[in-house]
Amino acid sequence: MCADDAKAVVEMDENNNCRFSVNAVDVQKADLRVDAVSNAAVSGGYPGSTFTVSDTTKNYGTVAIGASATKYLLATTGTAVTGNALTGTRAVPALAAAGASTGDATVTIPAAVAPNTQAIPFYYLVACADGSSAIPENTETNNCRNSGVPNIQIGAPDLQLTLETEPPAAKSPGATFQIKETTTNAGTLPSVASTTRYRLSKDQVKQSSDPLLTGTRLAPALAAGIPSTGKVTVTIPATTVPDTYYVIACADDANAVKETDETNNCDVSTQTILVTGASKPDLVVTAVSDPPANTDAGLSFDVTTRRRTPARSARGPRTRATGCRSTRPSPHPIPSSRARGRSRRWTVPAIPSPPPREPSP
Ligand SMILES: [Ca+2]
Ligand SMILES: [Ca+2]
Ligand SMILES: [Ca+2]
Ligand SMILES: [Ca+2]
Repeated sequence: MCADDAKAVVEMDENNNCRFSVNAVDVQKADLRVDAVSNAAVSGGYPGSTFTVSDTTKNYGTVAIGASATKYLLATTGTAVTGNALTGTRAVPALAAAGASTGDATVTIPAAVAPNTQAIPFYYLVACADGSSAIPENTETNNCRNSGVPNIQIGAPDLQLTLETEPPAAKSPGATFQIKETTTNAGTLPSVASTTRYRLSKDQVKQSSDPLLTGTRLAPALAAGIPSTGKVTVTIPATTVPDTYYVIACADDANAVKETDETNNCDVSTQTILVTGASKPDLVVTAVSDPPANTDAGLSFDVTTRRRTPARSARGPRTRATGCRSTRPSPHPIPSSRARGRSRRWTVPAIPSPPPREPSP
């Protein structure tokens, strides 16, 4: 106890104002610490995403302590006990001396946390007892523990694609053409290999009903910021409905790679491709020789015909010509396999004799 402890009175001797008791008073306090901490692994975390953490908070003091809250942080090393605070705490009940509490909490990644980089590919979880420093303790510097497990990854690759070529003006179903494009990982973390697919679209907007072109490109694994340019020959499916289409190319089209932005993976051609109808044969008799001016039934003469057809590649499936007829003396189908610019011997059929005329009355 000290007289005039604030030194308001000027005294002859300022050094004899205090006296100590004979016996000491033991003022006890609690001492909270985190005994254990762990968490669910996080891959591709983003601001607002959540994960589960677990910890054991123990009272190492010799007296009971009231309820507290354990908070959680993201640390950049396995030894740090400071870092970016996660949103969310765990309520720890009042603990008797040497009492402990184990439980889970759901925490949210705040916007302030920077995505991981290749230099710092993972964060560690840190749990701190009495995270708001609301409870006096014997020792306030031993409250936090690092999980020691680097398994929290915030951020992800971000695949983006740019078409380098325009489609041809027109092609028919079954035809091929080449597409050149560049796929870039614009994200903060490396990407595994991904598959690019190509479609025809009437409206520049990717829809599941847009016909897929046959042919894909396997873009390689890409470090952050690295592009990959490639060419692929695609085939227009035979079932494509003739129309005017844009070409849409989409990186990771089946969405096998988790990205920070899944909505920027496609690029659309500026020009369109006209998918024409499948070509059909066009049979035309271009010449036919005249028969002899007079002939008797049962006699034969040669008929020469020619027909015009498109090139085999444009004709589509092989068909047989039908319904082409000579004009006289009686209709006969011309076998297609023999009609192309060939002569064929025709026989004039017997013409029935007219019935005998009735005698005039
Ligand atoms: Ca403590
Ligand atoms: Ca405290
Ligand atoms: Ca993307
Ligand atoms: Ca994806």
